Amino acid sequence: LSPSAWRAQSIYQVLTDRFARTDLSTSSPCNTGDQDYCGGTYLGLISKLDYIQGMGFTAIWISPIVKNIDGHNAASGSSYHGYWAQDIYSLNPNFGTADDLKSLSTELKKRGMYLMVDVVTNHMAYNGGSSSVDYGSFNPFSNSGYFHAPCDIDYSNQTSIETCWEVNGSNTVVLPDLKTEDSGVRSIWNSWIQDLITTYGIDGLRIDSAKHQEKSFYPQFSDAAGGLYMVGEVLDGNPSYVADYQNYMDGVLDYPSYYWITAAFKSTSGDIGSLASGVNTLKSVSKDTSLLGSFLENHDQPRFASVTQDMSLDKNAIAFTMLKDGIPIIYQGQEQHYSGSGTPNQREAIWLSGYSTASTLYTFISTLNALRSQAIAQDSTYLSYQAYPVYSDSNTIVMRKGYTGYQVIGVYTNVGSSGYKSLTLTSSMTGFTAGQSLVDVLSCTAFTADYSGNLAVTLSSGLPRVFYPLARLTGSGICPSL
Ligand code: ABC
Ligand code: CA
Repeated sequence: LSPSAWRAQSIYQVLTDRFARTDLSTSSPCNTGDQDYCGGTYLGLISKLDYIQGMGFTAIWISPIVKNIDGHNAASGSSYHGYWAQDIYSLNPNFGTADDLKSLSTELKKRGMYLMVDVVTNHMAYNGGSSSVDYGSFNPFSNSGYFHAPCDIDYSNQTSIETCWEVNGSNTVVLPDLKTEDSGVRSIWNSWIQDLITTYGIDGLRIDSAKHQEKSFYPQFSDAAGGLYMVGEVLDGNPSYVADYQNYMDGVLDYPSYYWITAAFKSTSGDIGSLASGVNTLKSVSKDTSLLGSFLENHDQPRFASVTQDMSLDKNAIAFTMLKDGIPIIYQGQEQHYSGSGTPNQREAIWLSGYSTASTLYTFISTLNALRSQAIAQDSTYLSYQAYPVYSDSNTIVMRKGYTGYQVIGVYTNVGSSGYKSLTLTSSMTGFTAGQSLVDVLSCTAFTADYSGNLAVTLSSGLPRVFYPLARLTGSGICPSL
């Protein structure tokens, strides 16, 4: 699927081992601290697609699919996350067979949904120290000539980031770093990705460890992949550093905004100012903000609910993330308000939630996906309109996205669930007109702009409000009673 078609999607991130088991158990234990396989499979995932689609997602991103190293390392655990490749021409048997994966792809297509697969081209993995690697265990890349010599990454030096080993040591699983700059290595990866995409009907790629490969790797890889959408993981908070990757691949995960959003809504004294200026900075340095991947959580970072348990703050952070420029990505378990902290605690098994579709955040996320789809359907230019802060103060930020008549106005605050805020949204901020009928889609409350187009708003219990013209809601199923 092309980048321009991916823009309009909404992605649910699945950690395959932790989403659903073939037996559909909702009680099978999964102790994240063990860092071991818990039994999630493609067949389990197929059985639970209604749960994902029911929240309004149109695509899933799954864990890396290739065969990983076996065994359990005392410090680093086992390969349940999928990032420790050993044989790129076989599948990870823990997740199912090739037919199972093809069935997943077919089932998604039937539903009009898309499949994004995580791929790791930067390194392979070995259970042992960097000096004891048995290169013969890899398929292909079966001798040391395919790899850079071991060295520790110096994160202040880009050459070191690209050529040293992401994990280096003696008691951990090491990640031997491939010479991705060599034409031999590149041609292996290029034909591999072409086959993989056609064999499994893949629609998009998430490129792991993207900052650890030279940028010139990506244009050829992208061509080999037939130009389908790729989003790179450049784990860095610096907007210019991250944005530059868009000159080499379609999209990048929006780590800069992740940091700003978290800092803004993590507490009642969070930093709204940096979020407001950050949005403007990112806009000015990005090639195309609509192709960024917007997220608040993933499998590497502490969950938002481990930072604060305040549901209102969480709702503000989620709504801001899903309605900003970029493709929204929700990490499995966010909808159940899971609260795991850093790795490996944020990789909880979703089946233990019982897959409730009535949870507060399940319905909240559904509403946001529905609104975003409606805004896209109503106005074909909605996605290319770059959202910007029309107002901010120390605990509030108001965002506008969309041209007049079709605009979504989000009002977000970090006053928290015991807080209260009132403000007037002037017509010059919002573009609303005299007497215009508006709906806060999060509470299904009707509002009318005054004779000047201004709107007086209160945010009680620290909840966000998202305004959209009533006239544009028709047929959406959102707030049907209005
Ligand atoms: C396991 C254990 C860990 C243990 C480790 C040795 O082994 O779980 O507890 O410490 C996979 C697994 C992990 C596993 C690793 C290593 O492999 O999922 O559980 O850790 O064996 C991607 C994936 C990730 C995956 C890999 C490896 C890469 O999303 O799941 O991990 O294939 C770096 C990489 C990034 C990578 C991430 C985990 O590590 O760049 O690609 N993610 C700074 C650096 C970043 C760096 C980050 C690590 O630290 O700049 O490059 O990410 O914590 C901001 C700055 C940032 C800064 C952050 C911390 O602060 O702007 O630059 O990031 O303000
Ligand atoms: Ca590298």
